Amino acid sequence: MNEKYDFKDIEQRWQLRWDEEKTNKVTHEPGRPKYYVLEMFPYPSGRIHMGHVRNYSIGDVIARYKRMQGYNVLHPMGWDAFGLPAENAAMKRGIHPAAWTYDNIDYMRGQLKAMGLSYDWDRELATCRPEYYRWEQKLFLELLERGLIYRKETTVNWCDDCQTVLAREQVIDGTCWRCDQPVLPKTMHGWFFKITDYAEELLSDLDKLSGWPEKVVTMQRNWIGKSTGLACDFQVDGHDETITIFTTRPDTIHGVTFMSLAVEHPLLKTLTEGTPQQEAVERFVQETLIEKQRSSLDQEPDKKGVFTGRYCINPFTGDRVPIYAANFVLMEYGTGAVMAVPAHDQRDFEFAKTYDLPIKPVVQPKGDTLDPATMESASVDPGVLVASGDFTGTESEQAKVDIIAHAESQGFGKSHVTYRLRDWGISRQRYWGAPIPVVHCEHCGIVPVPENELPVVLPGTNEASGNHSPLHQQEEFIATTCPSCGKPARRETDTMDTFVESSWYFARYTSPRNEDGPVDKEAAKYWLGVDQYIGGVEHAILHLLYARFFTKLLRDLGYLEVDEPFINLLTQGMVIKDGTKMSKSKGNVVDPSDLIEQYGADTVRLFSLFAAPPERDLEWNAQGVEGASRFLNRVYRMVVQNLACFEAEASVDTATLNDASRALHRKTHQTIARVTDSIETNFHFNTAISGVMELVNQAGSSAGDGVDQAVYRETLETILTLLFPMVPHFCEELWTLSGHKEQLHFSSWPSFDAEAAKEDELTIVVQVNGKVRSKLQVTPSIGDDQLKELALNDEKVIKFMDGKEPKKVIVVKKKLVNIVI
Ligand code: OVH
Ligand code: ZN
Repeated sequence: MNEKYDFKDIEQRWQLRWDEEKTNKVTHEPGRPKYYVLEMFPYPSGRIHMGHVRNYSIGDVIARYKRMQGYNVLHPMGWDAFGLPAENAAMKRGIHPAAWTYDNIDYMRGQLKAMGLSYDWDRELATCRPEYYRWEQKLFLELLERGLIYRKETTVNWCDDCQTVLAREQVIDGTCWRCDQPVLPKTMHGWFFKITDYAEELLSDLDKLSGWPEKVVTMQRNWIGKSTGLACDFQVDGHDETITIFTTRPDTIHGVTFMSLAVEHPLLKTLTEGTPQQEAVERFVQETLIEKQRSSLDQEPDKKGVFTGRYCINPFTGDRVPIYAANFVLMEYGTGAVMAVPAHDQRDFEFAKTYDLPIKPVVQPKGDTLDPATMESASVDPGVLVASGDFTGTESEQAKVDIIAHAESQGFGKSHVTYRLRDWGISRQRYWGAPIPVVHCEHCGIVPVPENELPVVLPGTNEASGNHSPLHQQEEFIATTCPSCGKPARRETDTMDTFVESSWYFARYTSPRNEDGPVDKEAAKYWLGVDQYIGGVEHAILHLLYARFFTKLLRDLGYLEVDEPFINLLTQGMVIKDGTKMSKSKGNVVDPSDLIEQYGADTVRLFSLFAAPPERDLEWNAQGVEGASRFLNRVYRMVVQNLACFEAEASVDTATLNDASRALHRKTHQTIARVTDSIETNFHFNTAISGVMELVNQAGSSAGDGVDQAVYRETLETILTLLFPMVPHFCEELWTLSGHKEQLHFSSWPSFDAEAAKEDELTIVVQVNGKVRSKLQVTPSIGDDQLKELALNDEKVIKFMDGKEPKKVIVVKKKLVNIVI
C-alpha cells in the first residue's frame, strides 16, 4: 500500500473521473427538493487569484454539503466576459479582445477544474457569446416597448484628445487622467433603464431579505435614499410664476430667510429676463457650470451665489424673501429649488454668513436657546417649534406632519416622496460589449431591430485580427436599412454596461441552452431563487441592486415568478497579506496555481477554509498552508495504516465497549454534531475543521488502547465524510482505498446519535474540613482547577465555609474535593 499522500496523482485521477462520468451534472427533477448555490462569476482577467480560490472553495463546500443532505443541487459557473479590461489588454498586446478573452477563459477553466470544484460544466456560459447576449437584446427590446428604457441627453466629461467619455474619477483637476488635456462638458445621448420606477419596491422588498447581512441591506437602503417631505409653492412677488420647493424639514418652514435656485433652474432666465440683474446672473451661471465640471465629486465647493433681484412669498408667514442663484443646489435632486433655512441647515448657514442674510431659529433643541448672533453652525437637531405661528410649541416630528397637512388643506403644497436613486445609464461608447439593438432612421426615428434579426452581432469577433475599434468608427457596421421604411439608416453604436449581463446570468443558468427565450420558465420556476449567493462585498450596492431590479423586470415580463433573486447572501472578506491587499505593485501576490502545484488543491482549499470565517478578511500565512498539508498527510497515514478496521462490522455494539472505545465513539458523534452545527451557523468552516482535527487527535492517541475495530471504522468513516465537502479528492481516494464501492459523492451527510454523544457523568463528593457538605455532577474530562472552582462556588459549600478563606483545597481524582478552612 502506498503510504505517501500523492496529491498530484490523486487529484488528476479524480478530476478526470468527475469529468468523464459527469458526476456533477444536474437536471431539473420536479418534486425533488432543490438547492441553488451560486458564486459570483469571474471576469476572465487571465488567472485566478486568492480571492477566487476563497469564493469558490466556500461555494463548493456548500454545494457538496447540500448534495449529501439529499438536495438536488445546482452549482454552475461561467464568465462575465465583456468589459473594458479586455479592451485595454488587447490594446496593450496588439490582439483582439475576443481572442484575449477566450484564451483567458480556457486557461481559467483549467485552473478551476484543477481546484476540484463541483460545477456542472455543461451549464457554462460566457456573456460575450451571441447565444447569451441575443437574449439580453431581446429583453432590451421588450423593456423599450414598455417604456422602461429611454434615451436622453446628458452632460458627460469628454476628452477630445482621447475621444472618450471619462468617469468622474478619471477627471483630475479638470484634466484627463490619461493625457492631461482639459476635460470638456459634452452633451450626449445615452440609454437609461428606469430603475426609479422600481425604487419603492426595491426598498420595501429589502424587508424580505432576512438572509442577507444587515450591513448590505443598509447600504442598499441608503443608496435608494427615500425621503418623505413637503413639496410647496412659493409665489414670486410681482410675477405669475411660482417656485416649487421640496424639503424634508417642513418643520423649519417658518425660518426661511431666502430662496436658492440651481444654476440649471429654468426659472432663472424667466425671472431675470430684461432686468438689471440679467447679466450678473448669466455670468454666474456660466462660471458655475464650468466650475462644476472641474471639481471632483467628493469636495464641496465654497458656497457662492448671486441675487436675482426677485423675491418670493413664504405661504406660511407671508414673508417676502430674496431669490438667489446658488452653486450648491443640485438640479438632479428635489426640484432644483431650496427654501433656505440658515438656522437649521448647514449649507444655508454658510451661504447666509457669506452674503449677510438673516438667520432665524424656529426649532429649539431641548435645553438650549439658539441665538443667531452667536451661532457657529446650523442646529439640525429636533426640538420644539418657536416663532412658528400656530405651530409654536409643537415637537418637530409632529410639526412635520401638521405642516404638511396644513399646506395640503390650503392647496399650496403636498406630501411628496423623493429618492436618491437615479435611473441607470447603460450606454458605453466601447467596443467590447453587447450592441444595443436599435436603428436610427431619419424618417422613422428610433426603430427597434426586429426580433428575427437578433442577435445584432458585435462585428469583428470571428477573425483574430478583426476590427475592434469602437462601433461609432466602424462604417460597415453602422450602415444598414431601416426595418420600418427600408431607407438607409444607421445602427446604434453604444454598447451596454457589463452590469447588464451580470444582472440576469443567475436566471440563465437554470436553462443555459434554451433557444426559445432568455429563460425556460419551468426551469426558472423550479430553481429560483438562488438559495445561497456568495461573493465579495464590493458588489454590495450596484450589482446586487441591478440583479434585484432585473428580477423584478423579468417577473413583470412574465419570465420569472420570484420577486427577489438571492434568498441568502454571504459576503466574503478579502484575502490579504501583511495586513494589506495583495497587488502586483506591492509585489505581495500569492499565486494559487503555484500553491496547487506545491501542495495540491485539497490543501489550498483546506487552508482557505480554515484560516478565517468566511465573512472576515483572511490573512495569508505560509505556516497555515504547511499546517493544512501536515494534517492531510496525517489523516492519510492514519487511514492507510488502519485499513484492517474496515473489515469490522459497519455498526457499533455499544454494550461491549471498553472505556477508550466508548470515549472515541462518543467523540465521533459529538464531532458530527459540532461540524454540522458550525456549517449551519453562518458556514463557519474553520470551527468545523477544528472539530475534525480534535477527533483525529483522539483517534490517533487511542489507537494503542485496544479500541474496538467497529468503533475505529466508524471514526475514520466519519472523518472522511465530514471532510469530503472541503477536500473532495482526498476523501474520495481514501474512501475507495478502504474498500467502499459507492463514491462519497453519493453518500449522505452523517446524522449523530444523541445518546452516544452524551458525556458520562461522575459524582464528586465535596468536603469542608473533612465533612461531606455537597455533591457535584461533572464530566470525566474535567480538570482539577475547574473542579476546585465548581466546588468553591457551590451554594452549600459557601454556606459551610462561613465567609472564611480556604487554606488548602485537596483534589482526589474522579472522587473528592476537600476544602480546609
Ligand atoms: N464578475 C464580477 C466579479 O467581481 C462579479 C459579477 C457578479 C458582477 C472573487 C482578492 C480580491 C484578491 C486576492 C489576491 C490577489 C488579488 C471576489 C485579489 C469577487 C467575486 C468573485 C469574482 C473577490 C473579493 C475581493 N478580493 N479578495 N481577495 N468578478 O473575477 O472580480 O468579489 O465574488 O470572486 O470576482 S471577479
Ligand atoms: Zn425609417
